Amino acid sequence: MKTYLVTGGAGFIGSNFILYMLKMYDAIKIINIDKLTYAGNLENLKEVENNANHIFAKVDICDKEALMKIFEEYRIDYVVNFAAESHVDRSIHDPEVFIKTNVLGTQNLLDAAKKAWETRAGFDRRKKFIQISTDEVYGSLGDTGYFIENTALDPHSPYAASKAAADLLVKSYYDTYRMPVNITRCSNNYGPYQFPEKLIPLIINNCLNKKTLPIYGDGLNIRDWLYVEDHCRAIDKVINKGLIGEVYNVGGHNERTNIQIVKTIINYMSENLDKSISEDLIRYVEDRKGHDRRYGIDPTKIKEALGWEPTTLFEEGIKKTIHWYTKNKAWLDGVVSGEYANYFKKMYEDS
Ligand code: NAD
Ligand code: TDX
Repeated sequence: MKTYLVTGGAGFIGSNFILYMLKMYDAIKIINIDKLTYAGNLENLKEVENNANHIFAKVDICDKEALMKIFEEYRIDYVVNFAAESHVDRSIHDPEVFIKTNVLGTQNLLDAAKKAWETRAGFDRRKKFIQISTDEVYGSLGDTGYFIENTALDPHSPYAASKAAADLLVKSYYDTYRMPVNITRCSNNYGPYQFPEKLIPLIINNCLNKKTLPIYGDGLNIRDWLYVEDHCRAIDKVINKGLIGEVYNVGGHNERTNIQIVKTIINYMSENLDKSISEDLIRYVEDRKGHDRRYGIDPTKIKEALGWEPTTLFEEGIKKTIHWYTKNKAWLDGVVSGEYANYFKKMYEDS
């Protein structure tokens, strides 16, 4: 029975990963540690709250002692590090916590795993530390070409820089100590339980509440979208089959401009839910500082080496996602109250 230490498991991708893994495997144990920031929400894990194979502890990955206790209490086989500050706009306003959690937190976690796993003979290569990273570490593309695993790192936002720094630390623990690691770099995810500060859930939530839809700059920046469950399957493959020390890009060639995304959501919601949702809600607003123009992942390596392919077409995934948010209005209303209400007001309503 393998034991997974999942960090940030109450966030968007982490909670989807835990739900996916517990659905797929009976004989695993998941220790989920999360600081429960504004983005962490145990409601995401309601389905598994009585599952004895899921154990939650409120822990900050920056807290060395608390991490050591976790490694003393449980015999961890895999660390899957999702815990992060993840929103680019917040990193532009206030970078410090991004460095604390994403860089120092990752280094603490690496040290705790190293102390627990290293013996005189080195590391047991059945253990593994998986760093969940992002395509944003590669910077921005022009009109053509894709990111491959050895594209030079060229992060632009403080968020992306903190994720690139974390990737380099993970790599250094492999290069220096031969600690067994993998790094995954995925494109933009969407799906259930994503915090509505990110483009897709923000637009759905604002359509539901007939609020304006802010589009940064000319709306022609391109992101490469992947349904979150496809990302979870990719991580599972990397844990089980990924070669130690390797980086795997994850993406499904679903590039769309932001304005295409917004219009797709408006059209679907208008036809299926409420005719009064229309393009009149769109507002072009000031561009994001240092806004990356285009992301595009080349997933050839994970496809050929590990046999992973996405299974959800964007057109299907976006419909499922819109339905999920409309059916889970209480979840949405819950997460947009409190701290987020102040953030939203500052970002979009004060100017
Ligand atoms: P999220 O913001 O929804 O969740 C992050 C989680 O980490 C939250 O539950 C939060 O409480 C927790 N957390 C934050 N600081 C912590 C700390 N110091 N200690 C413990 N827990 C802490 O983010 P997400 O979108 O689910 O992203 C998860 C990971 O995947 C991140 O590392 C992110 O960089 C990466 N990623 C995200 C995307 C995307 O499109 N969302 C794409 C590629 C990679
Ligand atoms: O209100 C908005 N209007 C708008 O035009 C918001 C919130 C975003 N945008 C644009 C900015 C981006 O070009 O939409 C695009 C997507 O923005 P986000 O949802 O903030 O995602 P992005 O900045 O691309 O980063 C995401 O993908 C990579 C995640 O937040 C990261 O955690 C992940 O690493």
